[in-house]
Amino acid sequence: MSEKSWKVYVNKDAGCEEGWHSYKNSSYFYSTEDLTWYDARDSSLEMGATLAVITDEAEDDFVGDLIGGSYYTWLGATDEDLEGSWRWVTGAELKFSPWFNVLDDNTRNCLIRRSVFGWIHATCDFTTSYLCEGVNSCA
Ligand SMILES: [Ca+2]
Repeated sequence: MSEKSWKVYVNKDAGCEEGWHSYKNSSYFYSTEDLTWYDARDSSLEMGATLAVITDEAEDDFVGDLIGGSYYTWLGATDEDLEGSWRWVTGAELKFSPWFNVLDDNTRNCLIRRSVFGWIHATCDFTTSYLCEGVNSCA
């Protein structure tokens, strides 16, 4: 898949509903429902959004404040297509990626953001909370 703006994947009407939070040109929805990475990805799509794509430290800091003390949260990146080649759900490479562990192998193919100590490579069938990102059309 070629690299595109994630905005082509999302419904521009998503993000105004209760529970969504604006930051710059995006809106974010944090779900405490425990899902696998695949189900979290699909749930985000059903809401007209994607799993969150975090592109810099400022955005990661915003997300940290938003989700608070939740320990594990799915973000929208995987290396399932090619081991070690991490891509966002948009097809973009990870430019900002504060990995905590280096335990990346072919059983740990999905990205979890931890509330402390950085991101980890996780088994995609693990179930935990997740963060969606959509276009903010409400500001
Ligand atoms: Ca992997």
